[in-house]
Amino acid sequence: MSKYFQIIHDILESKGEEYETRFPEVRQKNVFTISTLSHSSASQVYWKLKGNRGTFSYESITGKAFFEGRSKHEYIQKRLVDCITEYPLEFKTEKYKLIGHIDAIDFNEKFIMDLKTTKLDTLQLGRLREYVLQVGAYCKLMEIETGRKYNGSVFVLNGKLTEYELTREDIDNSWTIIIKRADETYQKLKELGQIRE
Ligand SMILES: [Mn+2]
Repeated sequence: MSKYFQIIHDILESKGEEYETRFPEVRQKNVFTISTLSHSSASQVYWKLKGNRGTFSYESITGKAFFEGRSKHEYIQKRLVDCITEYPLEFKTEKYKLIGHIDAIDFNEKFIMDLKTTKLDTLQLGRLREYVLQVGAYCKLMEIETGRKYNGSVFVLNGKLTEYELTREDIDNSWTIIIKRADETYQKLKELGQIRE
C-alpha cells in the first residue's frame, strides 16, 4: 500500500472538519463566519456551543450531495481564469472577528460571485435571501477594504443556471443585517459564558 492510501483516507476522514482544518481560527469562540450568519445568529451560536462539526462516515463523505456540490464549485472555479477563487476576507471589531471566503472575485470588474448548488427544484425565497446576505456582506467588506464599490451575484446551479444580481440596496441592507446578527451572537455567547470580555 502506498503512503497515499493514508493521505487520501485522512482527507476523507477530516471532511466534517474541513473548514476548521483549513482555517483553524474559526474554532475561536469570537470568530464568526459570514456564511453562517447569513443563515442566522442562532446557527452561529449553535456551532460555537457544539464545538466542531464532527467526523463523517465514508458513506456520507462519498455520498452524492457533498461531492456534487464541491465538484461543481471546483469545476467552475478552475475555469474562471480572470478570477481569484476562495479569496479570504475578514472584519475585526473589538469584540469579534468576521471571516469569509469568496467563491470567485474579479478585481478588474470589481465583481463578486458565489455559486450555490442547492438541490431545490424551485429556489425558495428564504434561501435566496440568505445567499444575497452573504454576497452582499462580501461586497461591502471589499468596499471597506479597498474604498471601491463592488457588485456581486449569486449563481444557482440546480439543473439550470440562474443569476441573481444584487442591487446597491441589497448590499447595504446585507451588511446592516450581518453586523446586527454578529452583535446578537456575541451577546448570546457572552450570556452563555462562552466569551469573557
Ligand atoms: Mn458557494
